[in-house]
Amino acid sequence: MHVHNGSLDGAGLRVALVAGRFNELVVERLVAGAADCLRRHGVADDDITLAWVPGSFEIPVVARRLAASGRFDAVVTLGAVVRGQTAHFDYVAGQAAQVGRVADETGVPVAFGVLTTETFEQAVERAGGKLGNKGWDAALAAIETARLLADLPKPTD
Ligand code: INI
Repeated sequence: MHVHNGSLDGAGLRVALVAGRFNELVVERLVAGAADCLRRHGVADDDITLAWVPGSFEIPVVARRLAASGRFDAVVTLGAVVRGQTAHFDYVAGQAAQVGRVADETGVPVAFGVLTTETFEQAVERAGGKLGNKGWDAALAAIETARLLADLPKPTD
């Protein structure tokens, strides 16, 4: 049996973060968590790029540009969508989740660190509060997946 596991060694990896500024108090904590995770796992500061977008709705188009550039081994998306009272939530959260397609189409791992919560407090809990930091978790998933892909056979064309 050939078992592959992505290592958590980030040395040499180039990683792009895409962050939605909406609910910035929360998202800046996700960004800090993601950057801390990347550095602690060996990613050089100079190999981390951060792009801010207005809100989570804009994350996929920028993630796609960065993933398709050939300059990054992984992309980490970070945002906070809070339900509030309107159907707006469903459209914004649904659009943000399109980053999964970006990964499929480019072959570059795109980690989903966009919080989708009922309340602002629930978002805070997941951004360095009592439920951890989902920015950190997404960054670790990006490293592991990038390493795994590097370890697997390349596509033939
Ligand atoms: N963007 C978010 O990232 N989170 C939200 O909770 C949110 N709400 O609630 O509206 C939000 N809206 C802005 C959206 O992402 C776009 O920036 C905007 O619609 C312009 O396209």
